[in-house]
Amino acid sequence: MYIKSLLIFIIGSLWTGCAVSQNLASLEVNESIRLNQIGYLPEQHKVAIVLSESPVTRFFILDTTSDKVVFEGVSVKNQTKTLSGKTAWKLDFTAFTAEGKYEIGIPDFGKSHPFKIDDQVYSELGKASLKAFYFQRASVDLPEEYAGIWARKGGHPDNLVKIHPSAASQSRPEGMTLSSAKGWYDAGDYNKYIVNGGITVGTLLSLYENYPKYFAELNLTIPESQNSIPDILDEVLWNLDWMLTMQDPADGGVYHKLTTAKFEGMVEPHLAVNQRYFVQKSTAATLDFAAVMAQAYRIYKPFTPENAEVYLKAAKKAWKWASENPELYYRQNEMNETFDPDVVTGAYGDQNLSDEWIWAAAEMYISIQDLEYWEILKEADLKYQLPSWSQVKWLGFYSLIRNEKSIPQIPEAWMSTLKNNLIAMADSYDLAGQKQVFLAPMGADPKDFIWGSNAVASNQGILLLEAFKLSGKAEYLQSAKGNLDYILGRNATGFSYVTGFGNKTPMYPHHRLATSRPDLPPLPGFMVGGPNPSQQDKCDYPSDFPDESYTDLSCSYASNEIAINWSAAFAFLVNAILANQTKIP
Ligand code: G3I
Ligand code: 9MR
Repeated sequence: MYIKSLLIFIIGSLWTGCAVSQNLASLEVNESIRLNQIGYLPEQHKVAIVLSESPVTRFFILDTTSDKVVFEGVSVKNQTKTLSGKTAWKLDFTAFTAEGKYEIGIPDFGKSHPFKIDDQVYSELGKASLKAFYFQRASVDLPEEYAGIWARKGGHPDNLVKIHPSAASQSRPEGMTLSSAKGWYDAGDYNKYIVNGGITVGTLLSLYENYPKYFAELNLTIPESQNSIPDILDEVLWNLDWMLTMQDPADGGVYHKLTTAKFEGMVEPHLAVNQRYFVQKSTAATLDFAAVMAQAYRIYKPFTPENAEVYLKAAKKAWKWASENPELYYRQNEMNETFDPDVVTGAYGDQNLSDEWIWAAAEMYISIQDLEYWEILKEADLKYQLPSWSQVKWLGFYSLIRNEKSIPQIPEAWMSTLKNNLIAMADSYDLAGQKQVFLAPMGADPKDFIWGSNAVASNQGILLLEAFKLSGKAEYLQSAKGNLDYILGRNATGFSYVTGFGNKTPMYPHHRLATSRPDLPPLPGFMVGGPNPSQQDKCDYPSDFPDESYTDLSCSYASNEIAINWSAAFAFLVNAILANQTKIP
C-alpha cells in the first residue's frame, strides 16, 4: 500500500514537474519581477521582489540549460509598498545554492530576466567597474588591445591650457599657457575638476588600502598591466599625475578646475577642441588635494618611493596654502561678475569646508603623525555623515579606523566614539534595509533619491563594508549586498543601472564618449546617476515618484549621466564584496 502511494506520488510529481517546466519555459519575461540581473553568490541571500496587486503564491526556479524546475518556493507579501503605492511580494530562494543559469517562473504571470548563481558571478563586473576609468582617460589614444571595440583617438592633450583671469597670479598671469595633461574626464562632460577627482581617488585608494591582497592579483588589461604596481594603483596614477599639475608651485594653492568656459557639444573627444582654462584656486580643491596626496604618499611608498616623496611635499604645501587661505570658496556666479569669459561648467561649489579640513587632517596625520593635524581632529564632530563630493569627513574617519594600529597615540576614548558611530549607523541602515520594500538600505528614506542617487546606494554599501571590516558582523556584508542587488535591478524601475551588465540596462547614458559614437553599444561598466525626482534636466520622465524618477534618455544628465565619483563608489561596493567573498548566515 505504502509503496503504491509512493509510486503514485513520484509519478504524479514528475508529471506535474514536467507540466510546470513546459508551462514555465513558454512564459514571457514580466518586468514586474525585480531581481539582481547579474545573479547571486551561492551562499548569499537570494531574493527577488515581484510588484503585483493580485496575489503571487508559488514560484519556481527554472534551469535554463535543461529547462527543468530545480526549486519551488512560496512568496510572502511585503508589509511595505513602493513610493508609488505598489504592492510587493518577496520570493526567497536562499536555500537554493547550486551553480548554474536560471530564470524565476510564476505561473500565469511571467518569468524573470535570466540570472546566474555562481562563485564568480561578479568577477567581470568588478573588473569592468574599474576598467571604466581607463575609458575616461584624457590625453591619450585608447588602442584596440585595451579598449576593444571602444578603441578611440585621444582627446584633450591639455598642453596649452590658459590661465583664466580668476586664476591669475604674479608668476602666472592671465592668458599664460601651461600643460596639464592626463586625468580622467569627470563624467558625461570632458572637464576635469579637483574636488570630484579628490573623492574619486580617495575612494579608490581606500578600496586598495582595505584589500591589498585582492588587488595584487587583479588584472585590468591596461597598458601598465605588465609593471610591478597593482593595476588599480596604475589607473589611479593617471589622475594623480594630472592633479599634481593643478598645484601652483609658487604658493601651493590648487586650481579648482580645468574646463572650457561652456560645456562642449556631444562630440568625440578629439573634436572637442575649445580653449580650456585653469580656473580660480580654492580652499576646497586645495584641501581635497592635500588629503589625496597624503594618502597617496603612504600607499605608493612601497612601489615608487621617489614619487611618494613628491606627493608628500605637494600635500604639505597645499595644507600650508589652505591654512593661509582658509575661506577661498568657489562661487561661480560671483566669479563671473568679475572675470571673462564666464565659466558655466560644473561648479562643485561647496560652501562648508569643515569636513574637507577633517579629511585632509586625517590623511596627513596617518601618513606623518604630526600633532598639528591632531589639533584639528580632536575638535571634530564625530557624527556619521554619508560621503559625497561635498561631504568628505568620513573618508578621513574610515582611514583613521582602517589605520588604527599605526596611530596608537590617538586617545582610546576618541577612537571608540568614532567606531561606535560607524557601527550605530551600520545598524540603522541594516535595520532600515530589512523593512524597505526592495530589501535594501537604499531608499528606506525617500531623501536618498538625489542627483546621483545610485552613488548614495553605493556609499551606504561602503559604510556597511567598513563596518563589516571593523566588526566582522556578517549582517553588514549582507546589507551591503542588498544595495548591490538594488543597483543591479531589484529596484523600482527594474533597470540594472550599470551599462552592459544585465538585461535591462541604460542604452542612452548622458556620456559624450558614448553618445558621440552611436554605432557602438554604450561603454561598459558605468553606473548611471539613477532616480532623481528633481529632474533638473527637464527631460521626459515616465514617473515623478522619487524611486521611479529615472529616464534612459541621453538628455537626462540629472538621472542618466555617469561620473567618476559614482563609479568609484560602485567599484568599491562590488570589488569589496568580491574581496570578502564569504558565507553569509
Ligand atoms: O543636498 C540637497 C538636498 O538636501 C536636497 O534634498 C536635494 C533636492 O534636490 O538637493 C540636494 O542638492 C543637490 C545636490 O546635487 C546633491 O548632491 C542639488 O540640488 C543638485 O543641483 C546637485 O547636483 C550636482 C550637479 O552636478 C549640479 O551642480 C550633483 O551633486 C553633481 O554630482 C553634479 O556634478 C556634475 C558636474 O557639475 C559636471 N560634470 C558632471 C557631473 C555629474 O552630473
Ligand atoms: O553635459 C552637462 C553635464 O555634464 C552636467 O552634469 C549638466 C549639469 O551641469 O550639464 C550638462 O550640460 C547641459 C547644460 O547644463 C545645459 N545645456 C545642455 C547641456 C548638455 O546637455
